[in-house]
Amino acid sequence: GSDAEIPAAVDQPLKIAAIMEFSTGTFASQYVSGLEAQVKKFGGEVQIYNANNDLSQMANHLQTAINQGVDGILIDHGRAEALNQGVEEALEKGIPVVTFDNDITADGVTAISQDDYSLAWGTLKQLAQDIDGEGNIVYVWAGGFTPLERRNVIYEAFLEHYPNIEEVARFGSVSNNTALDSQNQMEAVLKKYPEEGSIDAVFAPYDEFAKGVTRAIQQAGRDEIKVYGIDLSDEDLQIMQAENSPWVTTAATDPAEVAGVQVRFLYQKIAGEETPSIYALDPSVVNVSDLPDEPVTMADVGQHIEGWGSPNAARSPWMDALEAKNAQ
Ligand code: SR1
Repeated sequence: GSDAEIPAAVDQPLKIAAIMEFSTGTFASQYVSGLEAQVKKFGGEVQIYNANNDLSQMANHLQTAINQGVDGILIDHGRAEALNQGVEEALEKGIPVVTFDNDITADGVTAISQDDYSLAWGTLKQLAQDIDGEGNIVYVWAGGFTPLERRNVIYEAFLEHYPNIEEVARFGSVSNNTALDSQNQMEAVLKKYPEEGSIDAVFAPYDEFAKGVTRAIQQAGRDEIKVYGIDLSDEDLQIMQAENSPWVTTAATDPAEVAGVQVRFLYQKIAGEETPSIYALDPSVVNVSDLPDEPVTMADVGQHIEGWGSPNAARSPWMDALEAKNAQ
């Protein structure tokens, strides 16, 4: 409760650096808002470094943050091969590090994820049931991103588990315009498969993929093809809730909550508390059919989807007191 004693190490305006691989898309924008909100509640300041999909730039940003002597570092996406050296240096200098969505495994780092395996299985299981275990699907995917690599492990298991589901096309790239690229690539696939019934569903395990694919399907008037996505935002909810939307299912956590958990682990480390090496948030499956007819926003998803959100993860008793103090 708010009577707990605040550790001296966090009872001051801390400087936090957030080293991000990219900041495009509604997932990243909700995540950034979540970081800013939690750090602000704790009375600190967060500087966001966005590498625009350039891993060497990301490593440079990490170095800059270390040189500036920040109090803690958050890393979002990126790959161990590019960042390991910087992470080791940060740890040697006593700067705690908490990562999200990458393959860094250094001792002393806490790595969080959205449990990508559950995310992928949640949406794929729904897909399989909706087509009764048989049909043609399209897969949107790009390698080199840890969450997508993990989702792909499950996709491969899915194809093995459902031998009568066949992948007829695959494409995908992550860029500054992922949704538009996905739309263009899906248009080409639809031209290649013009007959009704030639494609039953699309697995688009990133909302930027799902948005683009959904638009292509709608514009081609092929609403019989259903889209199974991952992630959720206000914009995604609007697209999914539109009449006859092809995008029927998504699996997601709340990106602002992911960020909140990451910040709280970092503050626990700064306070000298034990933190786990790994932590995965629990995702939920969101079917449009579970939502009411009225428009739903991220703020009220929890009223309709059981288990949505995990607001108490990584919460120490003194955090209430620290937040109360900084709210004054
Ligand atoms: C390119 S990686 C995109 C994914 O990162 C986050 O994990 C989001 O869930 C998004 O799907």
